[in-house]
Amino acid sequence: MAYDNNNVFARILRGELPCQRLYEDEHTLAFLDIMPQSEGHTLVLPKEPAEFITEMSDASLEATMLTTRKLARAVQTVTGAPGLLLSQFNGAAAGQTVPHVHFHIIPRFPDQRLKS
Ligand code: DGP
Repeated sequence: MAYDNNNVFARILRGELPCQRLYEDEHTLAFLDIMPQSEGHTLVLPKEPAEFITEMSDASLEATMLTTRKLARAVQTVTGAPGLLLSQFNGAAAGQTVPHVHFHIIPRFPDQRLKS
């Protein structure tokens, strides 16, 4: 599928839109979700333009997963959450609303209901 260069995460990656940046390196960017399902809800993106995980290069996927683990540790430390939910959606039919690959890191607490 053709990558939409003007999707909101592409614009954040280019610095055209603001975000609450938590981490950045050569291949990845992490920032707070604007509609958090719980406090500390974090998004991790590859800088490589890709809509689906199936379109990512090995190097980009490896870097993105390593950043996801790094941020998962940080989010757990800062929030004290005993659990973390990781999710990643591919395609509108699966619930993806922004067509640039991203991983959600969502702190979870016992008996906590996720915001919709
Ligand atoms: P999904 O595509 O369904 O995996 O979720 C996209 C997520 O991105 C959703 O939780 C809300 C978040 N989001 C959408 N627009 C922005 C934005 O402009 N800034 C930030 N920080 N998050 C956004």
